[in-house]
Amino acid sequence: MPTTYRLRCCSAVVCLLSALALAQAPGADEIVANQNRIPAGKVENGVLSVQLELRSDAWHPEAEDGPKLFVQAFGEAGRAAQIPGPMLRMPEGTTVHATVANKLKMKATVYGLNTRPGDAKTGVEIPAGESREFSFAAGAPGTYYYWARTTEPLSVKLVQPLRADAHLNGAFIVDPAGPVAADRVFVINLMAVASDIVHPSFEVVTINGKSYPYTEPLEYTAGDTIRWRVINPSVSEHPMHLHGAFYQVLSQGTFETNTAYADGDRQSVVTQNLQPGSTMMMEWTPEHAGRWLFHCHFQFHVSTDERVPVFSRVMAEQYGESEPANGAHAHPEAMGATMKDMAGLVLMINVKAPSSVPLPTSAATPRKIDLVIESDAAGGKSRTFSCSVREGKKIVASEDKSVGPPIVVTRGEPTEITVVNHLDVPTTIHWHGLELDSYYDGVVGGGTGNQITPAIQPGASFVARFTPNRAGTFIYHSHTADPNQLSGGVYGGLIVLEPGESFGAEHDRLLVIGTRDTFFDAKRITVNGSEVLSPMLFNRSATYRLRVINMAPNFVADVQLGSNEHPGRWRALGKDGARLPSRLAKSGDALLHIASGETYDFEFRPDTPGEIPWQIENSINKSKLVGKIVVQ
Ligand SMILES: [Cu+2]
Repeated sequence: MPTTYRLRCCSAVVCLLSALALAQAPGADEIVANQNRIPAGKVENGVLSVQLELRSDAWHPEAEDGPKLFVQAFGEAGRAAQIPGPMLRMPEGTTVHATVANKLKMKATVYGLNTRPGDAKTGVEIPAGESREFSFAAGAPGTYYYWARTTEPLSVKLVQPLRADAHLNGAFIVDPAGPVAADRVFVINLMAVASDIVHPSFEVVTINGKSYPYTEPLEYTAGDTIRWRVINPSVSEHPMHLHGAFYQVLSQGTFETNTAYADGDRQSVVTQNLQPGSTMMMEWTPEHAGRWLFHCHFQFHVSTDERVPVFSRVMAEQYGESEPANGAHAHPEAMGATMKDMAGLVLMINVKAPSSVPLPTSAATPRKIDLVIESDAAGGKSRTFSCSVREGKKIVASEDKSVGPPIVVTRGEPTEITVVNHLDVPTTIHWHGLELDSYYDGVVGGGTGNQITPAIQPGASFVARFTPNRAGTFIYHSHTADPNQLSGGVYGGLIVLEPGESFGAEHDRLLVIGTRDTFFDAKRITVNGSEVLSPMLFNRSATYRLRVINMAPNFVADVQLGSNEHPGRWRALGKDGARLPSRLAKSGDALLHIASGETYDFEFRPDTPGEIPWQIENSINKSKLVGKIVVQ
């Protein structure tokens, strides 16, 4: 007998129920996760006919026999409702005939059942129990979505549904006429459940209707060309980070518009910050076999830590659920490799080696570096860790302990970094942006065959080997679920230089943004580990490379050089360690919106002596660090 608890029901539309997990098949009418493989409806003589319904039902965002929520979802008539909603996919030139029946007990407003590009503001209201017909030409090729809302926006700015209607959306894809390369479609969703007297607030975050480790494990072979369309109808930004390879952004859009980039105009990134309501098409080729990840870089969307209110952890704590997400209900395929210290917005990618594998061997003697991680004696709530970098007799540590010193390596040079763990907890270091072997990538459970990446236990060490293949600004950082390590300083800049180049104050400035707060509402912003910005000194008419990194795990930062009236100027050079296409490699006002897990390089050439202000702001809660630039 499933025992059901009523968590909260503070309004007609926010109602949430939880059931203790028992080994039971999902009910016949329950909402199913939609992998977006099969288009809805039927295309005949250039017309797509589809019957959609708006319903409310039970949904299992984790295991099929795990906890469930009651939410609203789109479905096709006669079939189970789906999260995300049924995929509308058709070739260019198609006419769409859609009916939408509202089976909910409240009115709904439907958006996006119209020709693309379209008018973002026009929704069609459907009273409870009624239906409406939509007939329109699909329009321009691209990656879009349709959506509906049944609640009022919480604020004028908040246009995306957030509560019971958070999952009322589905992919809307218009393929160009003619042959089309195979792709996959992933829809990111986020539902926020507000706190009440008894229960803390929490979020449910999913990709194609499932939360990791229950997301679909993906299987590819090294050398494959992989195309994904990623849709973010949710209310949050999500900096989506790919491990071990760069990806090209082929197009970007919203639910109504789409911009495709020609070959030379495409940006290569390892992290693309998907704005609320935005879409992208990406393409990448895994060069290395192993287990890789594609995940949001906000820690609170991927962490299993107890401070992060992940769905089943809330269930586990409040309602006596026996195991959290990474325990007994583990997805057998996904969990085989024990990549289990993450939850939420994560896709695991298994890449097989092609049948003939020429193993690269390097005869050159590697450059050897030690990264030693130590904690302060105090311990306690806001812990500080210190990383030092040792090479031969040289030891480099940061002045401020809550960040690691930059590690500077050279493109093309085989490098061996021994990570020495002097903490009292396990750690692991991820070489963010480097195209290396999966075993060295710093994710516990990564690797190939029997060579599985371990957590580095207290007192143990791990040797990471790689040969950087592009020069630029990268990051090393802890990849454990422990939020103390990122706020405490187990991260730093990883600078790859061209052979013969040097890294120094006369032409480089490294600005690593972080925070001392482990929680979502980060107020204590740091730059290079310090909560105080000391004046940045520049020589007039010298040219500098500003390397900006955001490793704060919980916010997108707005960086500004100069004032609103007199903005500074800089020239964009690179992003995530890759060169920018010419459409983006431009001079402009020194303003930057940089998400967690992104790096940007700018050329800065001050030509007038004097002082100019600069600042870093947490774009979510508006906390700020203000400093000045002194040009001599
Ligand atoms: Cu996210």
